[in-house]
Amino acid sequence: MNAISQDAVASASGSKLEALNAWVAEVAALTRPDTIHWCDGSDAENAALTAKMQADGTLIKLNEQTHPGSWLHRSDPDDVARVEHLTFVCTSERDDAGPNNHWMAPADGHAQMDALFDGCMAGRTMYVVPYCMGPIGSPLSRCGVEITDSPYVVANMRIMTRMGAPALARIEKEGAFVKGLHSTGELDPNRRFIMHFPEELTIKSYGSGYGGNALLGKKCHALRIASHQARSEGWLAEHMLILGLQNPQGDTHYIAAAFPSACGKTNLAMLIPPEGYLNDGWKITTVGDDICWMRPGADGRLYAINPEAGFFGVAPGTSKKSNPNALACLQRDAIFTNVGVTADNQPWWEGLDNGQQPATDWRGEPYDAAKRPAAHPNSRFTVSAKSCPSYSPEAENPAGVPISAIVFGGRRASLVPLVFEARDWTHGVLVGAAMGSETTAAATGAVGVMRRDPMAMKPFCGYNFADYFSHWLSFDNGANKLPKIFHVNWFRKSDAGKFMWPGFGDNLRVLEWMIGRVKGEAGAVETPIGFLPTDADLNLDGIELDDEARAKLFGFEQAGWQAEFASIGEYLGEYGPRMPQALKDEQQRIAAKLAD
Ligand code: SAT
Ligand code: MN
Repeated sequence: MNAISQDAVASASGSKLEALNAWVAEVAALTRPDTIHWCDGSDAENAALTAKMQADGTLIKLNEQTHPGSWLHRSDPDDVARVEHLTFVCTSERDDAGPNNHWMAPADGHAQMDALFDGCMAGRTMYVVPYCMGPIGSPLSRCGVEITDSPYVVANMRIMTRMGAPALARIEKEGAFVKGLHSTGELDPNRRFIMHFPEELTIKSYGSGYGGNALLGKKCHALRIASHQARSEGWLAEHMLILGLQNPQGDTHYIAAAFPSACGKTNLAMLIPPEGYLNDGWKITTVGDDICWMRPGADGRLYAINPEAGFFGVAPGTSKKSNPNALACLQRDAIFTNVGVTADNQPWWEGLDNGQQPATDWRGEPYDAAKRPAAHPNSRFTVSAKSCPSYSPEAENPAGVPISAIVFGGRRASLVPLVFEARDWTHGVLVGAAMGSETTAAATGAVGVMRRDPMAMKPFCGYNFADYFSHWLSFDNGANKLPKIFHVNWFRKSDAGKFMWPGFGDNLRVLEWMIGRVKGEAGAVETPIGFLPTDADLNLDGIELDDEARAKLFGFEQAGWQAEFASIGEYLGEYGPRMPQALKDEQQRIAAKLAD
C-alpha cells in the first residue's frame, strides 16, 4: 500500500472522538487522498467548495437575476437514478436481509468494496461530513459521518441534513455514529455498489454520485440502516411524508403518508387547498416530504420527526399549478441536477409550463424534442426545507408531531378505489404490506411495471420484510393510541386510459374525510377491503366527475379484489414461516369474506 501524505495523516485527527479519528485515519490509509477536509458546514466553506466546482465544471451557474445562488449539475449520463440491483444488505445471516434485499456475507461485502476503495481518492480531497438526521436537539434524531470524495455530495448533504459543527458536537457527546464511506470512483456502472452493514451501522457506496446512492444520510442511513436500528429500539423509520392539516377552527392534525419514489409525496406534502377550502381557512403545513421517523410518546401516540433538512424532489411536472410551494422554494439557493436550461440559463423541465422554452438538454446538447426530453425524467432539485412557504415550524420541534393518520398509496391504474380505511391496526399493516405500484424513473429499470412495494419500502427496508411486518404489528400492544390507517390511489384510470381523479390540491378533500373518520364524524360503508366513502361522504363541490369516475373511484369490485387477495396471499407466502401468522390470518379472513 502506498503511503499517504503526512498532511493527510495529521488532518485525520479532526475530532475529540478517538473512534472517529481512528476511522478517518483507517479510511485515509485505504483510499489515499491528497488532503482531508473536515466539514464545518459554514457559509465560507460552502462558498469555497462551490467556487471549486464552478471552476472544474461540476456546477454551472444559473441565471443570477432570476435564480440567485442556484446551480446546475449534469451527472454522468449513466448515473441518474438509484440502482436497486447493485444495492446490498450484508447481514451475518442471509435470512435477516430477507428476500426483499440482495444479500452478501459481510466479509465478502467488505472485501469487494475495499478492493474498489483501494487508492481511489489519490489526487482527490477526502471530505469528512458529520451530519445529524433530525433536529440537533431531538432525542429522536440520529447522527452519522459520511466520508466522500465528491464536493457535489458535500453541497447536497449540507442542504439535506444538519451538517457540520453542531452535528460533530453531538456525535462527540454521544460517542456513536453511523459510518458512511462514499467515492464516486470512475462512475463506471460495472464498478458500482451500494452496500449496507446494518449490524455494524456502516454503509459503503462506490461508483455513483446520484442522490439515493451517494447522499448517504438519505435512503442508506435514514431508511436502510435506521429501519434496522428502529426495530431494535422500538421505533419506525419510514418512507413517508409528514404534513399538518389545519382546519378553519385552527386545529392541526398530522398525517404521515407512504408512496413509492416519484409518486407525488412532495406535491402532497406541500399541497395548496382548492379555492373554496382556502377561503374557508384550510391550510397544509409541510413537516417532511420523504422520510419519517416515529416513536410512541408518553401518551401512547406516535410522534414523528422528519430526519431531513431539505427536499430532493423530482423536477419534471413541478409547476406553479401542480406545486406552487415547491416552485417558490426553487427561486434561489437551489441545486438542480439533470434539468434542461433556457437560452438565458434558467432551469427548465417538462411540465414547468411557464411559457419558456429549453435551449439545452440535460446532457448539455442543443434541445431536440425528437432526441430526448430536456430534463431527465428523474432530474432533481435540492433545496433547504426552510425556503418552503408551507414549512411547518413544528418540523423543528424536538418532540416531533403527533400522527393522527397513516396513509399508504401507490400508482394503480385499475381496481383500487380512491380511498379506503383499514378496520384496525392489523388490517392496516396488511394494507401496507400488500401495497402495489407501477415502477417509476426514480430507479434504473423498466417504468410502469406493477410490483409489490410494501409500505413503499421495497428498496429501503434494511431487513427481512417478514420481521418488519412483525415489528409493525408489535405497536398494537394495548398501551399505544395508534393512528388510523388508510389507503389512497390518486392514479386510477378510466377505460379510455385517462386519470379520473384531479389530484393535487383536490387531494385535500380525501384528507378531510380521513380526519373526519379519525374524529368519528365522517361516513363510510363497510366492505371486505375496509371502510369506503360513498361519493356523498366526501366534499366534491366544484369538481366534475362523470358516472364512470364515481363508480370506479368509490366502488368496490368484488371479482377483481378476489384475484388481488389471491395474489397478496401468494406474496406473503414467499416469505415462508417467518411471515407473521397474524398477517396471514388477516389475509385469509378477508379472502374468505370476498369469496362469500
Ligand atoms: O433515492 S432518492 O432519495 O435519491 C429519490 C427516491 O428514489 O426517492
Ligand atoms: Mn423517496
